[in-house]
Amino acid sequence: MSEADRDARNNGKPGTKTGASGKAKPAGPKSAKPKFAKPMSAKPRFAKPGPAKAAGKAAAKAPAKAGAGAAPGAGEAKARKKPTLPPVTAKPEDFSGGEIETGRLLFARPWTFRIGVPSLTLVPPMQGIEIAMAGRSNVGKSSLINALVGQKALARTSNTPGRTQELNYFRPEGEGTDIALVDMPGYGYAAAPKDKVDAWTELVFGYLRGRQNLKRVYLLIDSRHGPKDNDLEVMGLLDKAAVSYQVVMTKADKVGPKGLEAAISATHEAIARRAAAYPRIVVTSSEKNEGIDILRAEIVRLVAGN
Ligand SMILES: Nc1nc2c(ncn2[C@@H]2O[C@H](COP(=O)(O)OP(=O)(O)OP(=O)(O)O)[C@@H](O)[C@H]2O)c(=O)[nH]1
Ligand SMILES: [Mg+2]
Repeated sequence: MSEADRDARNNGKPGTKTGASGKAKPAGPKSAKPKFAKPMSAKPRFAKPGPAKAAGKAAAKAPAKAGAGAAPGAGEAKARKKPTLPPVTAKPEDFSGGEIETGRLLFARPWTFRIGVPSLTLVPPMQGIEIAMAGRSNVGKSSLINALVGQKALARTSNTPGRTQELNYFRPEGEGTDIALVDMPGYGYAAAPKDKVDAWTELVFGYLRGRQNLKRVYLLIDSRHGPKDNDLEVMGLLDKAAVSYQVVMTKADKVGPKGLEAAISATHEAIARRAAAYPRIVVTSSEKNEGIDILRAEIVRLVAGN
């Protein structure tokens, strides 16, 4: 786990001090706190004022399927030994004005499409940092890339699942951080022909577990649905491969405050004790351009901790 990841695990919590640099410093044994407190009640960024209990259907459903993330029993006893802190939802005040501005500038550079990779053998030589967008088909990966770079159609989007069929590389032009955003085919599109699904799965899973300069995976989860079994499977793969991942909730504009809170809560449960999960969840709407500045700032912090 990188230093930046450790900082986030302690972010804003008792027992840490966060300086101007955003780096957390241990506050000494006196402020030690229980390690396995319940995840913080999620404060959805887009929720309208009013009572919102994190006890929706999604919250009740996901933990039972979350494997190491939630199911009680023998597995839990094992999981409890892991030192983890509760996950939180990213808020604008988690970032300095400088980080927000650096994020704006990073993505204000002209980003261009570089290459589409249909199979693992054709992945380009490693160069700089790679950040990948992964998630179920139609969850909004390509739309999120467009929102980040402020271009309507850099990455191709579609109402129909299965739009992105290759690993698509996007890079900024000019001087500055050497970084690529990688848009990926979605998983879980049952209606696609089996040979296609198998090829995408091999490409996506092979890339995710075997790319040394893959600095972080943004794992997108639909705010209406919360994590599904195949999301949990990907989390398991990334945990095993020790690839850092951070959950981004998408399409927050499509769900009401209660539904959003339930999905966030279920996601918190799913990542709570996962080894490679970054503890902070970013809630976004590409449609309304909400949460995008926060995600840019997360990426800036990630790059700075390189
Ligand atoms: N309302 C709303 N719609 C969104 C949002 N993000 C994406 N969509 C829509 O969801 C559909 C799928 O978006 P894509 O970005 O193509 O999804 P994807 O994950 O790249 O899909 P695949 O490439 O097929 O895996 C499109 O019709 C988008 O316009 C959002 O934040 N809000
Ligand atoms: Mg796509």
